Amino acid sequence: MGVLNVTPDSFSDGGLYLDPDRALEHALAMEAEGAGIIDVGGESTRPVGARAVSAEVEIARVRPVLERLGRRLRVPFSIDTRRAAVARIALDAGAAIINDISALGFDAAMLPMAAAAGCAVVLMHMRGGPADHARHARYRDVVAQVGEFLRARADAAIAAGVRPARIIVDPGFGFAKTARHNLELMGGLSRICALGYPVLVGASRKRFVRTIAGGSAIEVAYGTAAVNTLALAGGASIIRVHEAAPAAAVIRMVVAIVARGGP
Ligand code: PMM
Repeated sequence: MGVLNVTPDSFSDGGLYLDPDRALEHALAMEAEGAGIIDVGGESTRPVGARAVSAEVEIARVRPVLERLGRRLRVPFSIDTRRAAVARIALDAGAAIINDISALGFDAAMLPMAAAAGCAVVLMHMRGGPADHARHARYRDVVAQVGEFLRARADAAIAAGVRPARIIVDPGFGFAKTARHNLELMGGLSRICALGYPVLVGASRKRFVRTIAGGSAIEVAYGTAAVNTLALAGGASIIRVHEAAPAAAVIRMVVAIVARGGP
């Protein structure tokens, strides 16, 4: 899953793709590099100082990009939003997936709309909102509690009419989690996979990677690749990344090794 942030202030790529034609160009480049999904977002969720935007602003940012993707992209695309009004526009433009960092819990209209649309949904674990989730990073057993949350949200989605085969779950790396929590979630990824849904891991360029691997561009890139390699080996089905080419190389390598019975 290649990230296409149409925001002025996202953590690592803010402001780069506000122009819809540049955004399309980047999406097509990621597709050519091997991205199987393009994830379009118009709301920054950076941990410190993310500015809340209205649905109107979010729509104004993403609509021209979504319309271009609907016409030009061959791979499916997702909309990274917590708002049903934004998701509606994306679905109308051809989006196949709603990627909701609030696990369809922020906007009451989201669940019924996703169920009626029959699209796939990414249910991500977070606590609090984009601006204050860091304050909520306290757990008794982070793997168990994230797993319980994801199971409950999946159950709620199914009760609302979302088909189980349409559900993807995501532990929400970096959202209301310290570096230690992120590492524990990596260690316990098989327990998240055991929920029975495809698991998405979004660790690309996140702060815990910078903290541990180092903050230079090459350290962040290799740190991201290391997390993604272990996530795939641990059972993840989708890795959400800013750079499609190295992620595609990681996938090719892991798939080849796992097909031979390793590691
Ligand atoms: N991370 C960000 C935004 N959206 N969606 C999912 N499903 N999982 C994530 O980990 C996730 C997300 C924040 O990262 P960015 O600002 O670099 O896009």
